[in-house]
Amino acid sequence: METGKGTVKAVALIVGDNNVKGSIHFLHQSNGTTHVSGRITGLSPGLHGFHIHALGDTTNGCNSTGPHFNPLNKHHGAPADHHRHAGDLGNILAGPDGVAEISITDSQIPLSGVHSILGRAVVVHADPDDLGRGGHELSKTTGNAGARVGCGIIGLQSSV
Ligand SMILES: *[C@@H]1O[C@H](CO)[C@@H](O)[C@H](O)[C@H]1NC(C)=O
Ligand SMILES: *[C@@H]1O[C@H](CO)[C@@H](O)[C@H](O)[C@H]1NC(C)=O
Ligand SMILES: [Cu+2]
Ligand SMILES: [Zn+2]
Repeated sequence: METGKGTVKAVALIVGDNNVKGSIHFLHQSNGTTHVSGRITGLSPGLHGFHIHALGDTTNGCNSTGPHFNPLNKHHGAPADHHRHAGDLGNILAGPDGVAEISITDSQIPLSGVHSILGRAVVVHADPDDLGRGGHELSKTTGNAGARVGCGIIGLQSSV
């Protein structure tokens, strides 16, 4: 793994309406993927949609973070789908204690370049993301994942 100079790292502090909070770390890996790790507490047990949204704007809470980050103008999908929004990271799972431990490796959320996610937001939803397969009118845009219960702006972090 790369160390020090040249390694791009970012962090987002998750804040939500009720007790939802946490921190999410982003690390650029030498093969070009981004590793996403962290934990979010205060969730209801079960699956929660987890995405990168286009805007790092929380002036109206998580509602002002815009739609899913979608630089290639695709439909909503699952992380492993060819046709997906870049921001589609699928679901995270909260245990009975309301804690979700996150470890995701993804190839469509770089920390530099034209499709960089820096300055955008990471959002956790009230409901499961149906990954575009639910047949609901919102399945192909949001995965019908419901309200935005927590979010944070992705900011550059010291690389040392
Ligand atoms: C990239 O490297 C990371 C860390 O070594 C690894 O977990 C991941 O599977 C690799 N992904 C690809 C597509 O090679
Ligand atoms: C965000 O939107 C939801 C649903 O549309 C609404 O219930 C909630 O009050 C809004 N939150 C803020 C901070 O405006
Ligand atoms: Cu979302
Ligand atoms: Zn999406």
